[in-house]
Formats: sequence, structure tokens, C-alpha cells
Amino acid sequence: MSQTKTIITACSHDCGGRCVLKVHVANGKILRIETDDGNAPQLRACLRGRAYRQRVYSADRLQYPMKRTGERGEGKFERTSWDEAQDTIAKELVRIRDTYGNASIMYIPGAGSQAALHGAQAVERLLAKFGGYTRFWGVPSFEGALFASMASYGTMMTGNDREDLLNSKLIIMWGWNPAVTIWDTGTIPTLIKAKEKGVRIVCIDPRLTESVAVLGNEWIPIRPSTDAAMLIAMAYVMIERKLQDQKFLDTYTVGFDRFRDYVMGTEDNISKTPAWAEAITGVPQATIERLALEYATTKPAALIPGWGPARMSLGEQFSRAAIVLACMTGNVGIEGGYAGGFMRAFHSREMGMPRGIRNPVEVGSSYRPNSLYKLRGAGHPTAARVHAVKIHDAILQGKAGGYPCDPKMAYIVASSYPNSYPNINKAIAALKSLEFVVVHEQRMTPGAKFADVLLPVNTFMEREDVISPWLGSPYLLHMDKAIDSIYECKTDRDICDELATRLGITDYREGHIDEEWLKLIAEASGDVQDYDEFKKKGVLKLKKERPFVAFREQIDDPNNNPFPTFSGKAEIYSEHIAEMNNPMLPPAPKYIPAPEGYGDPLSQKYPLQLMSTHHKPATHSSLEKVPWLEEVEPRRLWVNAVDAKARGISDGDEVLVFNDRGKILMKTKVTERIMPGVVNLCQGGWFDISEDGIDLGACANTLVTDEHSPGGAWSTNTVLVEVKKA
Ligand SMILES: Nc1nc2c(c(=O)[nH]1)N[C@H]1C(S)=C(S)[C@@H](COP(=O)(O)OP(=O)(O)OC[C@H]3O[C@@H](n4cnc5c(=O)[nH]c(N)nc54)[C@H](O)[C@@H]3O)O[C@H]1N2
Ligand SMILES: Nc1nc2c(c(=O)[nH]1)N[C@H]1C(S)=C(S)[C@@H](COP(=O)(O)OP(=O)(O)OC[C@H]3O[C@@H](n4cnc5c(=O)[nH]c(N)nc54)[C@H](O)[C@@H]3O)O[C@H]1N2
Ligand SMILES: [Mo]
Repeated sequence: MSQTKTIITACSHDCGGRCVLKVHVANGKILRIETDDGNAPQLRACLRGRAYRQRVYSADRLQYPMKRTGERGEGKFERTSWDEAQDTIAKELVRIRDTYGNASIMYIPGAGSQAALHGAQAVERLLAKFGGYTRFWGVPSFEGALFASMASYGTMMTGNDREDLLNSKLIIMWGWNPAVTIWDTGTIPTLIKAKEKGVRIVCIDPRLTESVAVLGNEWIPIRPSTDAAMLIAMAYVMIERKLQDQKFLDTYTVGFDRFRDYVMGTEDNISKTPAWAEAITGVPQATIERLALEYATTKPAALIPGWGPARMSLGEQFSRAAIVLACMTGNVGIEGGYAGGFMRAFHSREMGMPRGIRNPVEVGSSYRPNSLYKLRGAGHPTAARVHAVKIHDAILQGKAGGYPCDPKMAYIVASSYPNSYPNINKAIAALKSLEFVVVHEQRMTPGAKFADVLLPVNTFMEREDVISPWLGSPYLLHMDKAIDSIYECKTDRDICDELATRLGITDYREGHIDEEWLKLIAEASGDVQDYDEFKKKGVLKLKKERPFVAFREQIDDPNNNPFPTFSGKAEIYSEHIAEMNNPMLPPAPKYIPAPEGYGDPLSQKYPLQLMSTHHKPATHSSLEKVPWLEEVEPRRLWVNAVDAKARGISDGDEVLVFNDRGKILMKTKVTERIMPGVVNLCQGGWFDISEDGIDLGACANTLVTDEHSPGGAWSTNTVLVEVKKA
């Protein structure tokens, strides 16, 4: 019997947490997994990290390289050698580049690994050195919130330290469910402390979420994609009663007058009263008025606008309106307040491979007209990129459809493409039309089935890495290797290094072996002084003098600290957006009825609003088919009892959920925890389209629209469907 050893690593899938995993290993196998029991703040893993053993050893782990034998997507493969697989990829890369140019190589990276060294970035590096590729813009998580953050504040660093919530007197969780989505590992423990301290917590969400259940003093259900109307009516109440912090607005913001003209109806003869908003949102006017008064008169207060309500067809309006309320109440830059926006709270530099290798395909390409390129620090999607939800359309239509390229091959890595992307049926047609598809995966996912060459990649348990927290909480994690790579799996980096050699690229590793890179990356954070010590302990908890509060300096000393916007102030009205001249993207936030949202004529045919939120026992599609996790909470369509009754549906019944894009056959959960008129199906289910075109795998994206907002938000929560008993 060999001895049991314990190593410390961290989960690197893209969930909102970064938690410590203590992995007990014997004879080269993982026996069990525990978590942080060290000094506070403890970085305790959730059910997903602790169940990870079943994922590492799951039956659908890829074991060796494979090549397609059947039709593309059929899932028929035969085993091949690493040499043959890589020779084929190298040959196809060269053929496609030489025939069609680098822009025809569609690089599709995903969120599978968020660690610094391993994951999709390995392929990005290879393809950049190979002459370039086409990539996408429009991050599914936050593009609406990011646009709002850049437009209003000129930065994404708009969050406060979690522990600062203990300084708030009122916390408004607006479409934010960290009891499930974590949003930095310390968030829920801090919110529980705030509740115990007596801080009032109000949750605005179409669902009575786990966060409402654990924390909420009040739950306000609201129709999806209508939140901007409620926020604007709250502004109306404040303005009518002269409760806005006018001194704050005058000192730190521009454009409030323009917004006020819209709110009060000077601009369009419609006063945006609570009664006006009730008809849109379904929230009683008295509730809107009461919350507006409470937020305006309780200071400091934190209104936290989640990314979920912004993942809609006009998502940036919600995020921008929430920012205006934070300014109107003077809650920006003060302890216990909250600015909204993107909400990163920064301590150390994020740990990652050094940037600097530009994609040659994008060099010289102009910026997209709807990007905020002039704003300092903005992500700057160029005109050479395709929006993420338009990848399938770009493949199918190419330059003839107005896209910047004619894609001929897809290089998919650490991504579930197409599973996590909207409009699965269109994506399938697109993938089938390509000349060549490579996938680097860990398991036989629905996307992996579309590969011509499928390469097996190891998991974070089988390699060493470092990782920083999601939103910048003050700690860093080292990820030790628990076990050797199982089967014939390799890291994405080793695969790319071997491909590089075949492609005549000699400097892929740039003179450093992986271990040296890890040391360089960790030390570049500025916080890791002694790498060996960091590696031994596995976690570095950073000490700070006082909590990070975004815009503290701007508020304390405005003359010396302008906001990083054009005007130097927080922009309620943005001249730059005005220049874009798009009626669906107004320069000051407005409520505009959302395409495919509440009240859209399409609701005559498809009367239910579908949301696809993030699932407790899943990280997108990355933790499917893990029995322990499926046991905790199987994926069900949440339907309100009123809607169920009207359709003769009982709890647990099989139903067909459908719209013009597709059909899903699945079980229901009939519950009062979702408001009438709204259904929810958590994202991430592995699609499994039957011969008669029905998805048996409950993948929400079978139904989700592949349109995006003008600012770039995905529209996953603005979807209309109908449900009937199967
Ligand atoms: N367990 C788990 N945690 C995760 C992930 C995961 O897959 N699983 N994914 C991680 C990633 S990458 C991300 S980006 C984040 C996502 O984090 P979020 O975007 O915050 O998560 P969601 O569950 O999509 O949405 C949050 C809440 O918004 C509500 N909501 C949806 N639409 C509306 C609306 O129109 N109005 C209002 N008021 N509320 C609405 C939903 O009911 C939900 O409770 O989560 C991270 N954490
Ligand atoms: N309908 C709907 N769709 C959504 C969302 C929604 O709210 N609703 N949310 C969106 C959001 S916020 C996000 S972030 C995306 C996430 O979408 P994706 O980025 O596609 O993330 P996952 O679905 O987790 O798929 C990641 C894949 O990477 C693989 N993987 C993990 N680690 C590695 C590795 O080291 N190397 C390689 N080669 N592969 C690896 C996993 O096995 C998994 O199949 O989904 C989006 N899709
Ligand atoms: Mo995300």
C-alpha cells in the first residue's frame, strides 16, 4: 500500500467561485476531496468541486485521439495515434490558410479552464503565431453590463470588496443569485453576516431563488426584460419628491437633465410613473414607490445589478439605468454603497499569460462602430470579429452575408460550442457545412461529436497551474497536480507545442518550460514574493488596510481624480453613444420594449417568457453526467402553477417546450417559486436532437435566439416559448 498524499488545488471551471480543493490521493488515484478549513476567510468549495472525482473518472472521458468515421456530428469515431491526428491537423491548417487565408480559421475558445497557463489560450497563441484567425466578440456573461460600465464610468473596475457590504444599511439584489452562482467565494458568507447584522435585503427576480430564500427580507417578482422600466419609475419617484442627491449629480456626473426630461415626460409626453411601470413590469406601483423612497433615504445602500437581467435583447439599458440610480442616491464611491456596472473589485493584477501576441488578422482592422473604442481601457472588438451569437450565421453566410470572413474550419477548445450558444439547430447546420473541425475536449460532449479530429485533454487535477479569483477578491491560488494524466490525455499546451513543431513555429514556448512560466506569471502579479512558498501553501490570502471601494478617489478628491470617461465625470448621458445614432441604443438609459420580450406580438403565438439561468449543480455544460450532482437537482422546466393548470400540466409531467427555433421534451417542476407567465430552464443540458428534431437533452439553447443587443449582450433571457403536455 502506498501512502495517501494530500495536494491542494482549485477548481478552474468558469463558475463564479475559485475555491480550495484538498485532494487525497493514493496509488495515483483520487480517493476523496475536501476543502479549505484553514484561516479565515475560508475559501470553501461547493458541491461541484467536491464531486469532481466522479467527473475525472467519468465514463465519457476521452481516452485517446480519434478521427471521424461517420457523418459529421453522428459521433462515430475510430482511435488514431497522436502522430496521425496532429499530422492531419497541421496539414489541414496549412491547406486552409494557403487556399482561403487565415481569416477563414474560426477560433472558438470557451470558458472550460480559467487558470493562467492551461486552456484555450494555448491555441490562441499557436494560431497567432500561425498568421492569425477570426475570433468572436461579445462575452456571454456580461457584455450588457460591460457596455454600461464603459459608457457610464469608463472602466470595469466598478465593484467594492464583498466585506464592504457589511457597511450597507440596505442591499438590493437585482437579478442576482450568488447562493447559486457564487460571484466570488466569500460572497454568501458575507451576505449572511450582513443579514445577521440586521441589514435589510430585497431581491428582485422573476424567481424565488435560493438567495431570496436564505437572505431576502422581501421578494419582488418582475417580468423578465422589463427591469429598466422599474428603475426608471423609481427615478421618477425620487425626482418628483426632490429626493435625488443633486449635489452628487452636479459634482460628479453629466447629463442628468437629459435623463430627467425623459423620465418626467418633457421629452415624449409620457411620465414614467410607477403606474406606467406597473403595466410593463407586473410590479405593483405601491411597491415601486416604496422601494424608491427606501433606496433614496437609506444611506449607504447597495443596489447590485446582476448580469442575468442584462443578458437580454436590450440588456445595456437595465445596467445603465441601475448606474443612474446609484448616482442619484449618491451611493458611488462610498463605503456601504455600490456603483453597479461591471463590478470588478481589483487588488492584484490578474494572473495570466502575458498578452502581446496580436492576432495578425486583426492588425489594421478598424474598430466596430458600436464599440466604445474611444473610452480608455475598453475591450475593443474590431470589425474583423464576429459576434459570438452570430458564429453560425457567419459560417453559413460568410462575406456575402456581411460578415468579415468566409469561415472554412473551426478550431474549438475548452468550449462546449455549440451547446452553450444560442440556436442549436442553426449551429448544427453551420458545423456540418465546414471543411474541417478540430476539437480539444475532456469528454464526449455534444460538441465533440462534430469533430473531424478529436483530441483528449487532461483535467486540472492532472496538471499544475495558478489562478486568480473571478472578480478580484484578495487572494491567489496555486493548483498543484493531483494525479498524472490519465489514458493518453495531454495538456492543450503540449498539443499546441507539438503542432507548432509540425507547422515550423519554433518559439511556441518562448524559451520557458511550463513550470518556469508559472513562476513568471505568479510573480508578475506583484503579490507572490516566494513562489515555492506559494506552491507549498496553495493559497495566498492578501491583507489590506481598508476595503476596496470603486471610485473612492474620484469622490474624495474630484479635482485630482477624474472618472476615466471623456468628460471626466460619470456619464448619465453619453455623447459617444449619441454619435452611434441607434434608436435602440439611446445615449441616456430608456425603457424600450424588448424584441421577443414582454408584449412582443410574437407572444400571441408563444405566450411564455423563457429564462435560462445558471444551474446549482452545474457549471454551464461542464459538469453534466456527474451522478452525484444530477442527484442534487435534476434539470426541470420551472412552470408556475397557474400556467401549468391552464395547460393541464402536473408536477413532473413530460412537456414539449417549443418555438420556431426548436423543441425540447423534458420534465417540469410546477412551483410558486416562479412568477406566472415565466418559465425557466437552467442552461447547460447536453443537447440530444432526435431524428424527429426534438431535443431530449434539455439544452435551453435549442430555443434561445441568436440575436444580440446593440451593445453586444446575449439575449438568453428574452425568449418566447409555448409549453404543452407531451
Ligand atoms: N452554479 C453555477 N454558478 C455559476 C455558473 C454556473 O454555470 N453554475 N456560471 C458562472 C458564470 S460564467 C457566470 S457569467 C455567472 C452568471 O451569473 P448571473 O448572470 O448572475 O446568473 P443567472 O442565473 O443567469 O442570473 C441571475 C438571476 O437573474 C435572474 N434574472 C434573469 N432574467 C432576469 C430579468 O429580466 N430581470 C430580473 N430582475 N432578474 C432576472 C434569474 O432568475 C437569476 O436568479 O454565474 C457564474 N456562476
Ligand atoms: N441559454 C444560455 N446559454 C448560456 C448562458 C445562459 O445564461 N443561458 N450563459 C453563458 C455564459 S455566462 C457562459 S460563460 C457560457 C459558457 O459556455 P462555454 O464557454 O462553452 O463553457 P462550458 O459549457 O462550461 O464548456 C466548456 C467545455 O470545456 C471543456 N474543458 C474544460 N477544461 C478544459 C481544458 O482545460 N481544455 C479543454 N480543451 N477543454 C476543457 C469542458 O469539458 C466543456 O465541455 O455559456 C453561455 N451560454
Ligand atoms: Mo459566464
